[in-house]
Amino acid sequence: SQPIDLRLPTPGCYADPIKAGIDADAVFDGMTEHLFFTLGKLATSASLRDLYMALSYAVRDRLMTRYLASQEAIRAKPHKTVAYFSAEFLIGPQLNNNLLNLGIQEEAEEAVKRFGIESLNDILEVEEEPGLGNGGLGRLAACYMESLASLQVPAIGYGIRYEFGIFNQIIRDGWQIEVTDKWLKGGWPWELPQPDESCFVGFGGRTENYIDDQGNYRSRWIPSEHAIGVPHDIPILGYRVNNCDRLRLWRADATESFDFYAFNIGDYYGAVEEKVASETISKVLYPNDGTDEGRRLRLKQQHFFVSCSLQDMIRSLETRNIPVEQFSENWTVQLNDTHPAIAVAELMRLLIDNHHFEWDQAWDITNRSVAYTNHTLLPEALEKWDLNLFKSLLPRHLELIYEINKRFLQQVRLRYPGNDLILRKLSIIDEEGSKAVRMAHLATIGAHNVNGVAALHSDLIKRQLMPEFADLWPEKFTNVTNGVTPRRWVALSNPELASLLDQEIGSNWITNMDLLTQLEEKENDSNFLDVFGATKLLGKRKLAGYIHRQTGILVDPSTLFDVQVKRIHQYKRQHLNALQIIAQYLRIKNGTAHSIAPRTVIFGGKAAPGYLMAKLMIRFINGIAEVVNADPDMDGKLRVVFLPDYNVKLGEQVYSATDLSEQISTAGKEASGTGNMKFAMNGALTIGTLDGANVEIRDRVGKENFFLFGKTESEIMKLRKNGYDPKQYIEKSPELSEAIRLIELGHFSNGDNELFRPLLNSLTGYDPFFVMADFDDYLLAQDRVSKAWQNHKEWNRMALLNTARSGFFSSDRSIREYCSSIWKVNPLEVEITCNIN
Ligand code: H2P
Repeated sequence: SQPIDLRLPTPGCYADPIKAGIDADAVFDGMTEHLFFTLGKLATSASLRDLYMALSYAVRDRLMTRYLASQEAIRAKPHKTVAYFSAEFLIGPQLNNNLLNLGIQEEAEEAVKRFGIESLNDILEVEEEPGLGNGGLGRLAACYMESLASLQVPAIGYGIRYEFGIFNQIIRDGWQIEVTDKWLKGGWPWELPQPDESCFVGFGGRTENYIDDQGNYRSRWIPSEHAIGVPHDIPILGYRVNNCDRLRLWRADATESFDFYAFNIGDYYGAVEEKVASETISKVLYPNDGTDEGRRLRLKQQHFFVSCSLQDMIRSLETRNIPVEQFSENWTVQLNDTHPAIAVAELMRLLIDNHHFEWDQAWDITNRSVAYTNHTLLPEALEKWDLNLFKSLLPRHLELIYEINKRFLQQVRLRYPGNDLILRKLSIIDEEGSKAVRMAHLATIGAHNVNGVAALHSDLIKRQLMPEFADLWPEKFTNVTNGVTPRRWVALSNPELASLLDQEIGSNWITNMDLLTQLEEKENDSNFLDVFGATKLLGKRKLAGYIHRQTGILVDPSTLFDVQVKRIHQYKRQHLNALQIIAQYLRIKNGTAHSIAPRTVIFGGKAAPGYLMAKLMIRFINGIAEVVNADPDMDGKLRVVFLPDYNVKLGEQVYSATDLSEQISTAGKEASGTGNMKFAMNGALTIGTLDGANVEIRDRVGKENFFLFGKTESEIMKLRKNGYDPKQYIEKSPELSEAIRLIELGHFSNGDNELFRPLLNSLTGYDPFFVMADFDDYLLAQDRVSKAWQNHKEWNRMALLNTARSGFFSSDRSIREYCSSIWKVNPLEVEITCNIN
């Protein structure tokens, strides 16, 4: 069988050669066919949405060969596969990414023009993105899936197909309003439901011991409810390779959709009750930092997708006649945070109860297969489940966890004889207050590897979060600094920069970001710096247009675009940025703003619906924006924009249009950050603290090309220990005092001096995230920014060096590290041969 050239139609390999063709004619024909047969539309009456659907189906058709060939490759020859378990996959729009990775953007452009459409962009605009994540964690999972496929590593992402993703955000009277995200309402063309591969999952009930036919003493779980998981598969194509991995998301269905008995006796609601209850499991994505409501449902979601996925993985071995004993040679499971940590107990249960393994062998398989990534040190984000809740939902798992814990604590006792304090600290069961199951402990004990997501963070895991675990198993704790995919975050989102790079250094940068260092040669090339600056200006013009359309605010693309986009959270300190704006505003008002750079400060991000302080921060930013933007004194000097509904799609417009990237979290709080990487790649300079991956970004781009400020993690620790008093900092800083006084007077709330009271009380009273302590230094750093902006050539030079030296932050590098040091998997090059049909 001959490998084929995928750029060409492949007659003889397909029942329908048109579906293989990827020239403009074939794409056009594919669209026409789908309009007619799939959508029931004539080209003459097709809407933009119809054309989007038709093009998506036509493109999906063109993925199928690679997708099926990739599955065939694994079936033909066993090969270790990555199973990336994540409660969130924030994959963003799919059409353009698939066009790019297939290499047919131009062909698609030409095809859509034949339908009278001016530009492919008009069609791309229509795409609804699946908001199946809250922020960085879910987006990281998506970047990793793309890199896995591009690096030709066999992988499946396992998660939940939430019917409603992260809410859509609208801003009304300055407040965030949450609107249900109905991303599936018009049909979503990228998924392939596979009902034949559904799985059963149990909940509740009881356990019992029994003696099997061979006289063995066994335990089993008799759940009181069940749900069915129906897989929905999304092809994840690698960049210009045949490998097409899979994202398998589970939808929860009822086992019995309709209770005829209840219906017949007239209980119409009762007849669908179970169906409603089961389907609730995959109904909605839980917001980070949300309230406790629905905790039971959240645990249900976690067990639901983990159980389906593990069953699916075991079944896949069985259908390939691979003994389940060889689970860990064939699968490596990465737990993306603690959300899927129940996998440790569930895999034990499946191996022991269903496949009748002995404990030690089951434990060995589990431990060899599972690895865990920690994404946060924030105590409120480290999951703990109330013991009673856990027991009522997963009684068998709790028994297994007790046994895991018993054996583990035995090890601890040997290591630290007589040290009860350590036993209590390390136990999976938290005995303080009302008892709880600590999922990070379960994951750490069950996994062969625990990694943090940036060097500083991984170090803090060992020093602060889990020192005893790290002492017990030093070799278990590693670091893999996060990364982002250059396909989406440069090639797709910044086509101007991408084509400049193609011209200057050739197009291989897209799979080898280290090549970007060649740009350093251009740092003193005045013409090149102008061209580089001009690409940024193009991005800024586009964003300015978008801002105007969305918010009605006119912004000047020649001003410094100063951007902070991320979840709204106190530790990320959007309020520090907001206070800085007030200080600049006051300087302009007082006539002391001599050398400040004209700025457009742009915010974007969602606050968890139950997180009142974060919602107030949004209101605060909008209050400031209202005053600043209405004041003629600010014209040409200062504009403030809150961009509603920040998501992947909007991110694609923002990173390419940014001059200054705000990465200003309290040192020690942001595990890594990934927005910081996207900005640097796209030639933004960072103003930031020594936190998360900022540290590594600064090391790489050079400290002279980074605006550093703020207390270090150890200084913050010291302050906290010695009794931090924010008031001292306020008293010492005239500009800060004045800013606070203005807020107190209601200057940014139409005279209402109560509105921002909770925010002020927090900042001036306890200030948990050291905003006051860092304010003056931040303002000084902003002055350095303003000064640097005066010299455009110099700014462009620094920006260029950021791009040139950001190659390390490609997710390809991260994935290579996971593959070699944690997963021990190799690529499997997929060849396409003519006999796959
Ligand atoms: C989190 C961390 C980030 C990290 C990301 C991916 C949870 O994302 O806080 O520092 O980069 O995971 O590892 P986020 O805050 O954006 O939701």
